[in-house]
Amino acid sequence: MRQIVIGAAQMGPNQKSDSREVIVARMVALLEQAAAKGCTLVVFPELALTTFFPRWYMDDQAEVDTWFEDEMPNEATRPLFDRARELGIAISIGYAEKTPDGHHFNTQILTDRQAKIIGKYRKTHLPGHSDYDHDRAFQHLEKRYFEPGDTGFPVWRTQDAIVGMLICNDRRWPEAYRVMGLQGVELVVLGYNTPSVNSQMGSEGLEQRLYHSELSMTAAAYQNATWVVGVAKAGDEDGHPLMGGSIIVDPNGYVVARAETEGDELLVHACDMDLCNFGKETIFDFERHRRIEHYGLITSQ
Ligand code: CDT
Repeated sequence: MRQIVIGAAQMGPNQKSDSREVIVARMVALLEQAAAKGCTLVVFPELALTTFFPRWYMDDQAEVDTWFEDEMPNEATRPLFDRARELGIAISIGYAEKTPDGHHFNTQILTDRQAKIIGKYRKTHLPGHSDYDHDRAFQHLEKRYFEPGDTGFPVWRTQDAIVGMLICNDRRWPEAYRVMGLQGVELVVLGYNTPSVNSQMGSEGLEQRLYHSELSMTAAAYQNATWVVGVAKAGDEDGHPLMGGSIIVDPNGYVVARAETEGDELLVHACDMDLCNFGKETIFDFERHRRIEHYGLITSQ
């Protein structure tokens, strides 16, 4: 058995006025809870260190840059990295990344149990729009503030497993999981910030939004014989509701742990990576069964 006890650290809302230090203190508290439950990996949401700032229209790049991190760890996040190292817990965190040469990405990192960053993923599928949209109930300006990620979908070997990352909207795209599936992925960790309300269709209920999120992750888990851990930032953020619905999904597509609140909440499950083996060796043995001669359209347009 190759077991990783995983903590899905759902976070409640981060207000615009919350400092990084206050937010990181909440993350450390979740880490302590995870340590008490024997976790060796804790997954935090997308843009964990700030409010979901793409809901705000900004013109001044200097103001935009205040939401980005120039380095990781940095002064504000060092307490989280230090505590993770002391506790021997690997962490995965989403944040807005500004590179030394001035590029802006929506990024997630993965550390080993010594708090050394071993993997970095930059969000590929950026939803929303670039300019102020008067027809929406609220803005979703990811295309304004971020560039599409340049990493592709790599996987990393850590804790005796093959691990990949996605970020929020990526979780809705089967191709993203499949590219990792083709590299043998056994665990996909991802964070998200999903508004509870559809800015372009106010009649869409929360129930359907939660269903589509879960449907995407459970189907992908089954179809790639992989664990999927999806972690929300939830609750009322700057007066805008974000849905919860964090889940841990096994390689058969079953939800084995589910958040019950829209606040800081830790889900824990002992995930056996060997549960992936049967699917990968039988119905989803890609090398034996895929018919790639018919898949060209997927990458040609
Ligand atoms: N953060 C993020 O990617 N959220 C999107 C909302 C899409 S609505 C523009 C999501 O897919 O959950």
